[in-house]
Amino acid sequence: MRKFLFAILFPLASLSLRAASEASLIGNVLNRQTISLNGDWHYIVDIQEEGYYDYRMKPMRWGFFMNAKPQKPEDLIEYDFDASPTMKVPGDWNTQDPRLFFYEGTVWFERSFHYTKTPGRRVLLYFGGVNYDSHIYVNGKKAGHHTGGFTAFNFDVTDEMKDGENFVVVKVDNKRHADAVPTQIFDWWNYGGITRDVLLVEVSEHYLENYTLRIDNQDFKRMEFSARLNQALAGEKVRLRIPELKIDKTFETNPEGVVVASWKASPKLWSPEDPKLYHVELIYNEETLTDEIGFRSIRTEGKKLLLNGRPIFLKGISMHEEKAYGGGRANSTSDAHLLLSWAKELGCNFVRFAHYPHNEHAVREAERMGILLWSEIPCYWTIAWTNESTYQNAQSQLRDMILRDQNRANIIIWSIANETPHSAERDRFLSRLSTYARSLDSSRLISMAMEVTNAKNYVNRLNDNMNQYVDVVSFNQYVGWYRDVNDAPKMTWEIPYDKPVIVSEFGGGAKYGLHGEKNQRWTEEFQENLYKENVAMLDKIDGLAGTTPWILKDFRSPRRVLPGVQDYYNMKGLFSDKGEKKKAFFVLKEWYEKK
Ligand code: GCB
Repeated sequence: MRKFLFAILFPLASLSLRAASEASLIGNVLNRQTISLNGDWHYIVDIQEEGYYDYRMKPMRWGFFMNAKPQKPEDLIEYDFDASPTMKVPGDWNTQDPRLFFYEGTVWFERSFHYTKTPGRRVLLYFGGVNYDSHIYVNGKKAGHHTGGFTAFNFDVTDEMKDGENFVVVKVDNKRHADAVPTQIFDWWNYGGITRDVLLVEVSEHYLENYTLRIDNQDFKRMEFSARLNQALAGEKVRLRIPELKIDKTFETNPEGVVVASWKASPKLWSPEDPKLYHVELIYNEETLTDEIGFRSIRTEGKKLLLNGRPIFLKGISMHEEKAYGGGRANSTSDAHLLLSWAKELGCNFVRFAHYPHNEHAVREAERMGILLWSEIPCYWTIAWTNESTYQNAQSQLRDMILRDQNRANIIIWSIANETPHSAERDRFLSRLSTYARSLDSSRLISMAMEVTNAKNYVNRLNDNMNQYVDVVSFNQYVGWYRDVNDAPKMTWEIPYDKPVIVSEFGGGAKYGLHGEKNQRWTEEFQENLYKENVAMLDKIDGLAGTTPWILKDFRSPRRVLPGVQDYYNMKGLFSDKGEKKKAFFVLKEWYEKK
């Protein structure tokens, strides 16, 4: 039995921190028996959180979560969800209500629905993502609290549900905090709301909570399987079928309710050229859970990155989870398909999902399209490195990113941070995260976006203590934009680590349709020239295994205020927000064609 399997199945250290009703994140929710609560939700904007605190700032027993109605003519109730406007869930409030475009604070959401309980079945209330801090109530009772805007969570609400009409109320708060993850400043729009799917998941009393199925990174003919029930039950039978491979095996759980197994098998391997997925069935307690699973190996050898044992160059691009055409947070397969097909047009086989875990639809769509992924948690810039609760928050986000996507063949890199300032405290925080990530999933590579911000005599040297905790050394550099304009041709690079190198960001801004000389800021020609000089410079980096330039498309950011040029958009996209290709697009495409 292999060590890593145990690690995947027992991320227990952190479980004890959860609220009593928060069940461990259920795997493969999209193929479970679910009832969607997506749709129109009533909302109330609550700047002073008067639906939560009384006038002495004490939490109230009779907050908005009670969804109360006057019972007698003299009753005083100063809110009414039914009479309040509605917005779409999933969705951000910034693009659905013009009054809330810049709003950062609390909004209450309410949705009523009819439900009939089935004896012997439990109900989990699942949220794909709520930005940032959320309190969840079912029929006026607290189901739980969650922190972090980009990870999924679920609560067991069986006891709160009733036959007939039910209501869910969610208090969402996207205020920034110095000790949050991300912290107070970040270069993207702080879209607030219930930004991902809301589902009721119906499960048996005992159910298959999560599982992993993959091949050994060294021996592609060895298949490895692990599964965990929601309870520690011994001798339970879990059956696995992969009809196309004629695999049909039944395993018994150990006293922890866990199965760990491996055997010989020869699946066709998943790759960007042939993103082969197998139909898989997991049968437990008379329920069949299906999945589409790809098998691939990823590892490093010195400075080489090997996919299925062969060296690969990652022709990548960075991407935010933002719809085109000013549309706000992306949250569906079709949103993802549009953006990922732009990446494909560019010739990409790899995308960096920056700077937080993107939604599950996007990850799965990328997998179907043959796009490898880098997935990241928002440990971005300055984090409260010495604050233990900040660490626990980051660790929970890392855990839930991994638990949701651990069966996606296309994810090859877990990234633990972006552009963090060097210090002993940071090293302690991030090395702890790296060790934790490995304890959950030793089958993928760990990286983080480090930075190189200056050169000495045109020599750029990467120097980051964290090198020893990553498998791939990645760094961002902005030669030609924030520094050393015109100097790219003279630059050389020293990366003193025997590991593959990814340049996780480079680029510069341009306004689509603005033309001029190549030394004129914001013109397409400036950006085009920057890309030409940068790709020539990057070709000189020993061990370069890939790049993810910044960025696929222009995206909203409150930091980008230059009127007439930025207007609250970061303009470093190769596409405009309307999908128009800037000249630099063709430079990168041509470079990737040769790679
Ligand atoms: C960076 C950050 C990214 C920013 C980008 C920029 O280094 O990682 O989030 O948006 O630079 O445009 O400055």
